[in-house]
Amino acid sequence: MNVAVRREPVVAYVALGANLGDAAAMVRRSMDAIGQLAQVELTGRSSLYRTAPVDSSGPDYINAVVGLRSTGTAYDLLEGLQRLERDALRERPYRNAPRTLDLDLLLFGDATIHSATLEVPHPRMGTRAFVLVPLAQVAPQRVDPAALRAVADQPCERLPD
Ligand code: A4P
Ligand code: MG
Repeated sequence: MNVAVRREPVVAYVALGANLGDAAAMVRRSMDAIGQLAQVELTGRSSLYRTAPVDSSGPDYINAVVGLRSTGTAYDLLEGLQRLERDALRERPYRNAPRTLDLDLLLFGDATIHSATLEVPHPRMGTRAFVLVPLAQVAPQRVDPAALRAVADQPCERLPD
């Protein structure tokens, strides 16, 4: 007999970033595409933010965060996100290079993951306004107000919805 394995949905958050081409259109389209991934239901999307590059170069970034419910594993979700990055024809000439699309898994429920291919919570999320500000918009309970105050000097302009 075929027994379907059903998992309890896990609430996860994904950061989107782009600074090449029509970055705003890419981020908007990618939010929709994340919602179309298998085992994913989109539950919230932040505004788009124009942000100055941090440890990176090139034009300003467009950043945003989505909230979702996933009935797959964190690795299933990572695989889906990487497929969308590939679809966006992202190239990786060097670390932190400008990119057409970067999708980072920030949080997967309360999971802590340290593996060769996945670190959750995302190790650099706590010091970056381009992640914390949109995350606070969709999940204020997941952002430490002190961390948010500490990044207040990083330029992060909310764009009209
Ligand atoms: N990986 C491990 N953990 C994760 C995770 N939680 N989510 C692995 C996604 N991927 C994760 O990623 C390299 C490998 O990390 C993947 O193969 C995956 O197995 P990558 O995106 O190809 O490499 P990267 O760009 O060098 O690293 P990453 O982590 O995306 O860079 P950062 O540190 O997030 O920085 N400034 C502004 N204003 N806005 C930005 O969006 N982004 C960066 C990227 C720098 N500065 C920026 C922005
Ligand atoms: Mg990335």
